Amino acid sequence: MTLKVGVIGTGMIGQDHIRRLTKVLSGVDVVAVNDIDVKRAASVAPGGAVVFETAGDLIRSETVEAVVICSWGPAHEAQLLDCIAAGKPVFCEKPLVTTAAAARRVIEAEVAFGRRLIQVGFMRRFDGDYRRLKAVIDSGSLGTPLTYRSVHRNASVPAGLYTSDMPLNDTLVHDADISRWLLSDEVKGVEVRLPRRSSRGGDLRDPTLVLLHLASGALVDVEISVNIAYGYDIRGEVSCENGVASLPERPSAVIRDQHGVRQRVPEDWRERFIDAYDQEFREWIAAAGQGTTTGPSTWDGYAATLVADAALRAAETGAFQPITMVAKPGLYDTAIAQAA
Ligand code: NAD
Ligand code: ISE
Repeated sequence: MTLKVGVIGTGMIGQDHIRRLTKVLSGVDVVAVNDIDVKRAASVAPGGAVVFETAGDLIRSETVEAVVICSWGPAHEAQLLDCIAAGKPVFCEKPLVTTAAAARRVIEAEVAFGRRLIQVGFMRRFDGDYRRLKAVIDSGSLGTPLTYRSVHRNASVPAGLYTSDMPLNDTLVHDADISRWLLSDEVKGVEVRLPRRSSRGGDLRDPTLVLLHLASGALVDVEISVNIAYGYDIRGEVSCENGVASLPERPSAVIRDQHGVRQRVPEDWRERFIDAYDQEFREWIAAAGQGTTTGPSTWDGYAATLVADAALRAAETGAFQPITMVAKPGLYDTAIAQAA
């Protein structure tokens, strides 16, 4: 059985996902594409794929069995609601949406539909290094986790397209989600500190330091730097009662020359998480073929959106911002406990 997929949003990650869906993975075919930039969609459409003028037409097309959303965050809500109305499984790049109210509307629609249709693109949960780190924490061999440090550095971000709210509502959402998942915990409040700005980021608040207060009392400190120049550097270290566990250095040749001893740092997220993106789609394709989804859920997207909202308020006010979640619908009961 080949899953017939339509891709909405054919920018950087849309093109990378089209590559993996057409050249890397099996059991899937890209039969349709859409972008508000129709010329761009047409220029990257794989052979035989139909270019749709609107996302809604693609979603409702009878030839499309499942949808991949790679448009900008603010466009996700309407596209997700159309997918639910059409009863089609959907992989939605993070962030799920960009406001808590929008996340609640998507939850209500999915719950009313009665079965999970949405997998959110929190690809770190599918990364081998993060999975091994979680296995150590879950084994209990190091005792209770007390703090987690999450370092999230981008070499650069697209000028003009990456706006001043995005370190918190586009980038931080990965750290919020992976912290909840690794520590099987929930974020109850957020503090933000804005140090001296990097001159490389123009008007952007960069870097940003975020402190996540978890329900258990554990604390997570996050460094978001989006113009750090030297590469894409993602780090994580958990301190527990009896020891510490960290993500490893990336496998890479060790070079010795006139500049010293060094290893390559990944250029961007495409390079660092290439295997994780492949794996998240393998699991999505398997579930979507059965008309449902597994993996990071709408509830997880909602939780990360609440953290982003609270962090934006904390950045404005300088004060601790509490987070209150609505009651979790039964549809999402296994969302944190399951493997991914
Ligand atoms: P991009 O700007 O390169 O591409 C986005 C594309 O979406 C553009 O071609 C734009 O024209 C199109 N678009 C915008 N609104 C649309 C709409 N309403 N309908 C159809 N097309 C629309 O951005 P990107 O870097 O590819 O990011 C896209 C999404 O993927 C964002 O949500 C981003 O946060 C996410 N992303 C995730 C990761 C990850 O590591 N998981 C990495 C990069 C981007
Ligand atoms: C981008 O959208 C991603 O999701 C990357 O993983 C993240 O590192 C980057 O900061 C975001 O802009």
